[in-house]
Amino acid sequence: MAGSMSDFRRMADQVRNWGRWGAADEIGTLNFITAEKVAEAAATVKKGSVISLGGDFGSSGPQGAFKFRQNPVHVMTVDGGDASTLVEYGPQWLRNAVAADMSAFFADNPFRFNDDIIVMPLQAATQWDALSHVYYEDKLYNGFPAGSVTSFGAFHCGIEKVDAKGITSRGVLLDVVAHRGADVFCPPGQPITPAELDEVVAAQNVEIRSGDVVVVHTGWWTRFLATGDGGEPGSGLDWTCAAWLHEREVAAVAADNLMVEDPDPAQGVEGTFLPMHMLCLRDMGLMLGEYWDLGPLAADCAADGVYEFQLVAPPLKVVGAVGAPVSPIAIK
Ligand code: UVW
Repeated sequence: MAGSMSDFRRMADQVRNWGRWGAADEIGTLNFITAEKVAEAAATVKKGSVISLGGDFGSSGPQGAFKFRQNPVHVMTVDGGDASTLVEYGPQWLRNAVAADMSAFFADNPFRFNDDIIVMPLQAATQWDALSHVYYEDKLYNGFPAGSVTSFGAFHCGIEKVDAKGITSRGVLLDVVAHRGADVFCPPGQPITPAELDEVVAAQNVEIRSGDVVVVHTGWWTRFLATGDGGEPGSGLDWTCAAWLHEREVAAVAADNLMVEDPDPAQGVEGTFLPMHMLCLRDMGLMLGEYWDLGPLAADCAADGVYEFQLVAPPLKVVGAVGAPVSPIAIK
């Protein structure tokens, strides 16, 4: 729903959780994940199936359309075969050097190893946004100064701060693709409204409870796997869904698209970009998961009619990072 800046400010005041868990809190709505909640999540496991929700990190990832992010560059730094080649075919000076410098690893024994290195934006593929990812009016979540994110990293609300929460909880899939009867994915121009989320919840006969992680299937990632077009827009949550998530005490929300929210500025808040990011990350302290691969989970849920699961999704603990890769799994 297109809104004005005053609509936005009204909703920001409504959903803001600053101080709710103390002035020093840096994990926001993850506080809804209690020990009881973790046990409740584990009790959803019935058939022992493990479903990956993580996309590939590789050169064929979704980046490239937007110039500020690239796909991962992955190169080998040690290839076990190098040892044999050097020892067998290298010029004498090189063989001597190998023998002198690296013999314990390469030259004098039959055991070999491989090593590699990766260079990539932390937001390149399946990831969590940390609470320090966005801000407005010089404030991060809980009123921390935006200037506390420096070239040394985020001194407040970095991704490593969520470590104690896993992140693990009860996950609930909301399958908007199935609900709309869409062909593979929900095209742009029709953001997912709070009323539609209610309809999906009712159609699936599932409950949203305090501390849940809500996972929204729009079909974007499945479409991307088929077309390779990472720049294609798709539907996402309307920015007003922030209030829906707030009322239900949701711990985090993830989707299979670029931004969770609908990217169309005409559907957002006039003259702005990423309004739901601002409400969720900055005002509520609610993390967003993006580029999750939800096709296999949606198929499994459609087959057994069970839309709840144990979600295990710990981000890579990069100190001071404003987001991090994750390979989430759903256990049913
Ligand atoms: C931006 O697009 C800036 O962020 P995100 O990756 O969270 O969608």
